[in-house]
Amino acid sequence: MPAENWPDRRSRALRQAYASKAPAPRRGSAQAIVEGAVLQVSLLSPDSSISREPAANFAVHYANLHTALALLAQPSRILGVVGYGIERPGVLPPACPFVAAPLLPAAGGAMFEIWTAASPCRPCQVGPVIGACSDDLAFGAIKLDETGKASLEAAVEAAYLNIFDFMQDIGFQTPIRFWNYLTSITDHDQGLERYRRFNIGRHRAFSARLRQQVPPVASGVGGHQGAPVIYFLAAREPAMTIENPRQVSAYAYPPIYGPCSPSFSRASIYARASAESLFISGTASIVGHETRHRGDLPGQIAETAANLRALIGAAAQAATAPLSGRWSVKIYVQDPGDCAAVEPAVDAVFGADAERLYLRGDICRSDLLMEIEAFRRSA
Ligand code: 3EB
Repeated sequence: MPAENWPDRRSRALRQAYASKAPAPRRGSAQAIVEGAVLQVSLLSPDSSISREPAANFAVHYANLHTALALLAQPSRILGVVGYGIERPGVLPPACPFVAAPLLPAAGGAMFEIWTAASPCRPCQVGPVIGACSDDLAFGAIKLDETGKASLEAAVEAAYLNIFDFMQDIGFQTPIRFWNYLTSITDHDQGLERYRRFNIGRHRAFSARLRQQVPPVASGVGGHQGAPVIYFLAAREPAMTIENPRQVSAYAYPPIYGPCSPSFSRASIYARASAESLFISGTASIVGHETRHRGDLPGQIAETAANLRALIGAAAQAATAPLSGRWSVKIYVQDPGDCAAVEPAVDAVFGADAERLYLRGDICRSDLLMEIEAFRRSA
């Protein structure tokens, strides 16, 4: 699509135009496909290629240093590793992509987020972007350089342009998930908040290079140590994006939140062969476009849970089959003491078996106390 078609956020007409272009919910076919899948499993599972083919062609694991060692024993299956509260560990094979996030675990020692693939991974580097790719997914990461005189928006635009170069060079042209970990995210820098400057840089790069109708799923959070980092997953085909019926699309936020609205979708389903994945963006206590329950942690938790349930409901209608894999959930809290209060909501929305990673982070609006993102695979 030509860059000019990039939805210029503010206009309701454009949002509606996008809505009409979005794939229609496949409610009718879902049942048939579900039944088809059941039939396939019952007829073929004992000896078929289906049972030999791993259902999950990629996965994420949240691990401490001890549990990470077992995963790192199979380095050829690692797409990328993100460290929280730790620099690159010596045990990590040199070919494994690693990036240190500026966020710390909310409690306890260092943690790792490890993206693995079922097929062998090939490390790749294009300019300052490091990563790896498997048959169907790429991981990449870049550290932002803020040492020079350039503005944050210029550094962010340059980083995203490097990311687009990386994706183009390795043949995984479609970003499906971004994590934007800034520093001092709500600080003001010469009259404009850093998060708003970040949005300007991201918007410029997306306007120039993103070849999708709407931006992918993302999280945008501020940490307290080290350099800002952007890491991402990319594929050969786009994910189907999903918006939250309770919220204005972030890319259509009104200008009171900054000169460029945030370029991300609320959720997406990425389908590949028979497997589907659901990505949920960082989700907070926002209804419409407004923060709800200022200064009220239980209120924000309940509103965030309602937003997550609405997204999961919208995704269930868009998926071809129920997603039944274990949830992986990342919880960002401004105050590490708030984790215990959030835990029951995580259990209630995602189930007691959900894998979770609690991080201390500043949400991009200073009145938001917490934010939750999630990921789930089929089967
Ligand atoms: C929000 O809903 C909360 O700028 O990439 C959530 C997820 C948020 C992603 C981003 C920001 C971003 O607006 C903030």
